[in-house]
Amino acid sequence: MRKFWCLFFMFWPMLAIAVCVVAPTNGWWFPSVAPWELGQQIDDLFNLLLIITTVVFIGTQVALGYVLWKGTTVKTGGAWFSHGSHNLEVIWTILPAIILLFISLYQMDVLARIRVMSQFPEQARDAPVAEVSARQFEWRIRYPAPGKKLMPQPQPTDLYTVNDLHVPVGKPVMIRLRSEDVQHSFGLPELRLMQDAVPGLVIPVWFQSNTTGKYDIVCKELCGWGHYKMQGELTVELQEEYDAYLQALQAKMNDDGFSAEANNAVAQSNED
Ligand SMILES: [Cu+2]
Repeated sequence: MRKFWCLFFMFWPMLAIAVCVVAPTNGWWFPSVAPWELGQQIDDLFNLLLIITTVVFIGTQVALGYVLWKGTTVKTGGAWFSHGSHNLEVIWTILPAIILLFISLYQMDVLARIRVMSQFPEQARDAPVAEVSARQFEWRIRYPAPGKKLMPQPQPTDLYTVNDLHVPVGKPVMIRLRSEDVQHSFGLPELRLMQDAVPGLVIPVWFQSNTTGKYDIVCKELCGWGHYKMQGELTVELQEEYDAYLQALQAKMNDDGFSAEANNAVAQSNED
């Protein structure tokens, strides 16, 4: 019976490792290759952490398995109690500290590029494309009118939309991220990007996509009952399509409900 329990408890970590080995080849891993260099560097950091934790996991599970198996062969006598080992405790305090220090130094460059505004590409920093305001349970988006710059304060000519963010392809773009109520988190899983939206703060966020397409915008902070449906869409398109989108949005916002044809018809009937 002891052997059964030993094998039973060893089965689960082995299953976990087996799933992790087959997952990447079955598409149970990241959504797709990140469409920008920084996203790929974030994946590299993730993989580094995965390697470190896998080594630690396998090491501890092998040690656990060894102790369990050894226990199955003990015929007589009770368990052996230890009051601890000073040397062992020093080792397993210093070793993780060194590993954590290494990780924190190693990731600093990528973190700075993504978080520190002075390291943002100048092109993105100088001309934010939109202000994204999170609120329960949607993403409100404010664009500057075509040919204008996004101002910190809303302007009468600004264009508004909900859950529909458009950006040009192949260019670093910056948004100003805000929250109108509680804490949310602006997440672009395909781009490996995540930034909390904090009430009272305007947080600059930059990213770039080198491929056109539509990507999910998701809220990554539990923000209320409707958190699950707080989804938007990021459309990455050619510069001409992006310009046309803003022109169309402007035309739509300036439409007073009467189309040119309807106005002509009214004028015609007045003449009759
Ligand atoms: Cu939210």
